[in-house]
Amino acid sequence: MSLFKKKNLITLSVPGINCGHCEMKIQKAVSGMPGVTKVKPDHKKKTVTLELSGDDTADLNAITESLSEAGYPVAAE
Ligand SMILES: [Cu+2]
Repeated sequence: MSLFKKKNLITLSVPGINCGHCEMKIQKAVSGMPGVTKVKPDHKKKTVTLELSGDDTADLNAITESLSEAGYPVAAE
């Protein structure tokens, strides 16, 4: 048992990110979602790193869906 919450990071591959504008749109689409404490899109790596609250409130399906709706589908692995 730990007193400190472990950071819960997930990195998604999102090939459609091309510039800072895309990053802003992704921020907007995902940052308000439950369980998401931080959104870090990276247009150079074409990834979106999410910091989750780590208590299972985040719904990854809902997150990838809202990325798709914003025009940035997550690449299948
Ligand atoms: Cu762009």
